[in-house]
Amino acid sequence: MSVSFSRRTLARFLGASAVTAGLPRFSYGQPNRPVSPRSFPSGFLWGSATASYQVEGAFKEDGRGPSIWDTFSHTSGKTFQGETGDFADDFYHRYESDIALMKDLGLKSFRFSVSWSRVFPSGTGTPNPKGFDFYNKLVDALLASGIEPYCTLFHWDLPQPLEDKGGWQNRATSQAFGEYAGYVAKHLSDRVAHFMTTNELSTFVELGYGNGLHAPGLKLSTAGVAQAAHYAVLAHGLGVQAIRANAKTGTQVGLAENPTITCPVVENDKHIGAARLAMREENARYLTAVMEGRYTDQYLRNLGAAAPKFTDADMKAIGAPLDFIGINCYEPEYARADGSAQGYEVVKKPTSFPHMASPWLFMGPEALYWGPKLATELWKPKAIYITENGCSSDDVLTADGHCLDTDRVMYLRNYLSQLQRAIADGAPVRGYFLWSLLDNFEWADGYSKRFGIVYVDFKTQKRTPKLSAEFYKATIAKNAVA
Ligand code: GBH
Repeated sequence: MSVSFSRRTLARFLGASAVTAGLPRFSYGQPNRPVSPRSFPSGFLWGSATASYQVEGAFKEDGRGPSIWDTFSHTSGKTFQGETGDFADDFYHRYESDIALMKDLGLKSFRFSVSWSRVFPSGTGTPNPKGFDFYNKLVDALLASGIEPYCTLFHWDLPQPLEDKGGWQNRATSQAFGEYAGYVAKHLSDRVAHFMTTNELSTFVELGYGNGLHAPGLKLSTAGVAQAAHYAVLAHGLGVQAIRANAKTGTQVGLAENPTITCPVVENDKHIGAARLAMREENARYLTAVMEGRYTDQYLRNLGAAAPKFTDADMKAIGAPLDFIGINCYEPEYARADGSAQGYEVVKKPTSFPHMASPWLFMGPEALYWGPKLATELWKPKAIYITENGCSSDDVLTADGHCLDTDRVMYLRNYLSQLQRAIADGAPVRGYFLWSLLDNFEWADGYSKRFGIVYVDFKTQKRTPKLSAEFYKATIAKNAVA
């Protein structure tokens, strides 16, 4: 027996009151069995996300300079089988047909990143209009297809000449980022209404400068990493200032960050309280610093002599008010109230905890509830976007050319159900960008891990929408978890 709900009923349910009390009861033939409507607010922005170095290819075209990911991926032993982003998805040449794919899926928005090295091949100085023109054309083509462009200014591909001068160990890089961000905002904000400064400060600092798994592959001391983290959050802050100074009035500015999302081990008051404390402290040097304009006392105390050097002006820039925050959400952490002075413990996962094809990608759908929920409680952001969510699967094509990624569908269905729950609870989530549209260059994992809802044969560049693309298309069409 099928059940349908009127728009008005759903609007009432999903409206600002944000409570589940008074939830209307629907019946599937059994009296009084409550059913979640699984619907999203009208106008919810369904999108997908990509990043320049992961999809564009065209590594030497139109005056593009080298980035640290060119250097790193061309250094032996750094990526899976020495794979590089030289050609990737060839999105630089195929963006028009890829936009046709997006349109077919019903995407309302698309999040892309600009390659700094195309715009300023040496990182600073004279811009390269020919390289920049790719983004003009991309934005125009998206708009012509009715797809709203969301622009990230930095998704890890730092110009190599800046790394040669110390990269994120050098305050000058933060200033250079501000200039670059201002330039892009000035030239795109007539058509792009939403800008994100940086993608995942925590990842490019911790992996690039801490454990060396990502470009530039450095392993700095505790103090060195803390200082690089400071210059990275400062770049975000200077970027916000530069965008506001150069962009069209009304341009919305935020960032995309992947905070550690600490779900309560059990949903009762004491563990929820611990989860909230944990969410703030575990993100002290990135999202918390950005949202509060200061480092937490505990963070500075724990670092002691290794604490970063900073000025009041730095912290003011870092804490500049934002129009939205972007949350990249993949895997959960779990916090419990342990009675300690700190008030929480982040719990180690049992070895049996299920994960997707990437060993780090633990399956915890409730992260997409607690991420927006705790961020809302802690910082009251004006708006939240889920700027990335998705997973890797061991995708294969069947003999008749299908990719039946039932595990990715299972992952997405469960995560989206929890996002719906967060919105019904009042979290101001305006949109969701699925990572990713296409299989692409997965950093140190090369092409060995596939995150797309569209399968890419990297030899022929042939695109084949997977089962998960059909799931996403149905979800968008219904504006409800399919
Ligand atoms: C995102 O990072 C990125 O923004 C995106 O570019 C990327 O393609 C996508 O996720 C999928 O990975 O190998 O054990 O050292 C997500 C956060 C942080 C997850 C680093 C992988 C490496 C774990 N990432 N982490 S490990």
